[in-house]
Amino acid sequence: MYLSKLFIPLLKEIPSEAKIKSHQLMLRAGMIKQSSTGIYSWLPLGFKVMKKIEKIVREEQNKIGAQEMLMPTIQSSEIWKESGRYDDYGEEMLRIKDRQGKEMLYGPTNEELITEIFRSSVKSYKSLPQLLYHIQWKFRDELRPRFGVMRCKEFYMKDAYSFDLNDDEAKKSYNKMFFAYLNTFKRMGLTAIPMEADTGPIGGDVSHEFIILAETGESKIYSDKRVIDININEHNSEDNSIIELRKKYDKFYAVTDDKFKKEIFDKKVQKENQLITRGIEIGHIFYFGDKYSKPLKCSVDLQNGKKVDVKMGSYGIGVSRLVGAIIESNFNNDIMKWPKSVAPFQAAIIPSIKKNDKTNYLVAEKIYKYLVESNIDVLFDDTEEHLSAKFKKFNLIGIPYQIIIGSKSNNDKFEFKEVNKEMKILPIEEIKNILNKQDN
Ligand code: 5CA
Repeated sequence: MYLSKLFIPLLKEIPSEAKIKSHQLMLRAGMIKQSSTGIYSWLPLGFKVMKKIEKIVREEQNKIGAQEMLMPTIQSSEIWKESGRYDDYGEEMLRIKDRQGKEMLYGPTNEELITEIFRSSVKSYKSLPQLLYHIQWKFRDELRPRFGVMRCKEFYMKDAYSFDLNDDEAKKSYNKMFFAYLNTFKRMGLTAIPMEADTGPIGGDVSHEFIILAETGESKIYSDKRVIDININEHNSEDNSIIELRKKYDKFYAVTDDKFKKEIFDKKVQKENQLITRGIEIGHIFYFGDKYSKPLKCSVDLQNGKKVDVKMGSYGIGVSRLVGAIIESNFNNDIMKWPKSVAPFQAAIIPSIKKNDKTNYLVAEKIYKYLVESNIDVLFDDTEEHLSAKFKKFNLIGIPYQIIIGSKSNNDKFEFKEVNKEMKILPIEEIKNILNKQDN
């Protein structure tokens, strides 16, 4: 992509309404544009990052055998009345009437709808277990939308739902997700800590929030700091290995505000290991048994002829929130560097272009074409801005690698720099090989 053609409305000033660095960066780098309070349009740069995040989420869900589907954003009120949540959800639910006066709503989550789909087609224990998910927009009429994409009204979520015959099987599904979440966030360069949490309007009595540490996070957390050192790479997706991983986490105290009990914290965690800070909730998993299957009459026939309400869990990841969360943990000293796996472009070509001298431009364009042919997604700064102005822009755009065509490059060697690391002078072949090796 040529930078002159990219739709990227950069802002010079820090917008006053943006209070945290991710919101500031997303507005300044032209990633999003507010359309009304808590509702955003995703512009090309922001959209590209979100799609890369979505792809990782999808791959890790598929790896544990979850099946992707797609449910609508608009739901009928009837199933919510059946579950009893139509009234409970209160003003956070956006209620709509269609032209026949039928009560509809913009889904804040999908427990009811997936249960309804399941009950109408699954009758026998033989069809279980099942693990289904979709990635879809949600709407919650938040009282105080803030921090840009972190807490907004319309947001993009991956929500998965598990269906099992009994508690033991359901626990396996829960643990599989637990494992998938840790891997998903790791691939985005994040260390997420699973923390025991309150279940809120989703319900049930077992739940973990996946939290990354950040001063600006909305969740207050209390933890044994040794939990951060658990190495998930020592575990694979086999049941026993996952159980061992769960045990490692369960050994350490890690809870959110609403589960915090000072006496237990002080008893279980030595002073020097106590971590009291804030974090961002990027995912949340729940086990709620028959909370929805019972009122919605979602049961299956057992082998002995009896009927049983299926045992369910639900598992959410804030895909759009993750864009902000990744910025919070990677934007430092006014320099953004996206983890390679979610970067909007793999590399930037930044030539120093003088008004009446096309030499560097032509060299840069040749490199650009060569890298594009090698399937590398590069952004070519073909503008005539001064190099220092270009670098300022790239500090915002956050592309992890830069190829600079200026005084230090000669015929076939160029300045190649990974952001925040040392500059190297390398032949283009070597640059291509480094870029090709990146996780994408
Ligand atoms: N049905 C369950 C799991 S599928 C559910 O809705 N869980 S949730 O309410 O915890 O949301 C899942 C994830 O969506 C959260 O962990 C968070 O990352 C994201 N999320 C929730 N509310 C918002 C919001 N207002 N703005 C942006 N992201 C949000």
